Amino acid sequence: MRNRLVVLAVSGLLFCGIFLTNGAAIETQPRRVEVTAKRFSFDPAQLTLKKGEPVVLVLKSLDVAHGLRFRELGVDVKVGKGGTSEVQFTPEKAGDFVGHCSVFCGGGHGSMKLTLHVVE
Ligand SMILES: [Cu+2]
Repeated sequence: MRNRLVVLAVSGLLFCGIFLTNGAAIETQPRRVEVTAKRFSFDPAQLTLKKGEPVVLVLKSLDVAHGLRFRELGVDVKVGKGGTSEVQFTPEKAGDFVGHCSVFCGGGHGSMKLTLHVVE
C-alpha cells in the first residue's frame, strides 16, 4: 500500500514537471536561427520568419569580423573574427527584407546579402 502511494506521488510529480517545463519552454524560448558569415556570403542566403514571432538570430563568423543589418527592421548584429553573436528581435512587418554585412570585410563586402521573408 505504501509503495503504491510512493509510485503515485512520484509519477504525479513527474507528470507535473514535464507539463510545467513544456509550458515554460513555449513561453520563454524564442526560435533560434543560425546564420554563418564568411567572405563574402551568408549561409543560408535566405530565411523565412513569421511576423510577430520572436526569434534569436545567431551569427557566426568563419573568418574575419562581419555584421548583419536589416535597416527596415532595426536589426544590426556584429560578430568578431571567428566569433558568435546573437540578437533577439520580433519582425513586426511582413515582406521581404534584404540584410547586408555591416562591417567592412574586404573586396566582396558589398555583395554579402541575406534575404529575409517575413510571412503573416
Ligand atoms: Cu562585410
